Formats: sequence, C-alpha cells, structure tokens
Amino acid sequence: MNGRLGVGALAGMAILMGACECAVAQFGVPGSTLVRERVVGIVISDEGFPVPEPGDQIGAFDGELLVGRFVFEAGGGDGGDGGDQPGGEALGDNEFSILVYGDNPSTEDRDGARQEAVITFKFFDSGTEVITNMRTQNNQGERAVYRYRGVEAPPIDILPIDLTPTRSFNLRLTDSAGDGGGGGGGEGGEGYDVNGDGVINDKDVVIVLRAISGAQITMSDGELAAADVNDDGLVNTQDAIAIMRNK
Ligand SMILES: [Ca+2]
Ligand SMILES: [Ca+2]
Ligand SMILES: [Ca+2]
Repeated sequence: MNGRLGVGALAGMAILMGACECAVAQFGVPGSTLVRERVVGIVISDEGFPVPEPGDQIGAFDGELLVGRFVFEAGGGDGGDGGDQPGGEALGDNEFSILVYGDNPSTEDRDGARQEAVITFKFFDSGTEVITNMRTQNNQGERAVYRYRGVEAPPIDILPIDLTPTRSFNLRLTDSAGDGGGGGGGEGGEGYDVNGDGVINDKDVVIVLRAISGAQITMSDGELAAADVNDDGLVNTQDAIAIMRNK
C-alpha cells in the first residue's frame, strides 16, 4: 500500500518537475535578516572543474543552513535575491557578490549565520546539476577560514549608500569532501588552522612538527588540542600530513 503510494507520489513529482520550465533554485532562497555581510571575490576553476556560467549558483552555509546565495547571470550580476551589487556594477564572468545573512538575535530560531561561525560555500553547476565543494582562499591563494562577522545595517532602500560590510575571499572548486567530514578537520577546514590566524599554511604545519619533535616543549592544552587536527588524541605526523593536504 505504502509502496504504491510512494511510487505514485514519485511519478507525480517527476511530472511536475518535467513540466516546470522555471529556473530551479537549487540552493533555495536564504531567509533574509537585517544582519548582513557581503562577500566578494572570484571563482577559481582548476582544470576538470566547472567554470561559472549563467544559471550556476553559489550557496553560503552555516552548517546545514543556507545563509546566502549568488546566481550567475549573463553579463555578470546575480539572480536578484539579495546579492545585488550596490550601484549596479557589472560583475565579471567568474566574479561573485554574496550577501550573507546573519542570525537575528531577537528571534529564537536560528535564521542566519551565527557570529564567528565558519561559513562554507558550495557551487551548483546548472548544466550537470552537480554540486561541488568550494574552498575559501585569501588573495595570496592561501586557504582561509571565513568566520562570520555580519552587522545589522539599515535597509538599503532608505539610505542611498550601502552600509553592509564587505569582505573579500576567493572560492576554489575542490573535490575534497572537506567540510565537516572525517575527524577534526571541521567545517571549512577551521581545525587545520592550528594557530588560529584564519589561514591554513606552512606555519600551521611547523607548529605540529615542532610539537612532534619536542622542539616546543611547552604547549598549552589548547595548543595541543589544536595541533591534533584529526582529533584522535595524538599529535603526530598524521596531523602534519592532514594540514599539508588541506592547506
Ligand atoms: Ca534568531
Ligand atoms: Ca594558521
Ligand atoms: Ca592526531
């Protein structure tokens, strides 16, 4: 009985989906709050990865919660769901501008990104309908950790200027399962940032190697915990290798 109902429902869904000519919003529309931060940058597509095309999307997430979205359009720009550019400047083909909505502290529900939460990004290729993880990088090409610091800005339509703070990060498409998967890597690779400076680079590897070699004999519990990036209770070469792979 249930099985038959299930098949019927699936068939109905398939018909509905087939009939819908509208652009499917793969990442949905994030809830809008007045706490905001804009992230601008470019998408870096290594060989074998999709290149942004009109209809493709970037979703910004705090954990599972969608907190921002950008839709690529022909001739730059976005899908008009809040990522709109101040002054209507056109964006380059691989440029993005995402408005990331923060949690409204006066509501009980989590309706946006939490302050200092690590924001992760995913890319939706509308041609293949494949979703690919993205890595946050700084302008030096180092892997960076984006922690949310949105502020409550007055509504844009009241003031002629946009007071939304803007931060710059580039997003590199990656096949790394990365985010939150497997051990202490944590969302967005924050666990690999041993010294907590927002960047995952050789400095973090060096700290772990120092701890292993005994060169740095006085490490606080906090530093030791940070150095144990795969969270197995030991600080050893596996942690150093994990950082090398994820920087
Ligand atoms: Ca809230
Ligand atoms: Ca670091
Ligand atoms: Ca470890």
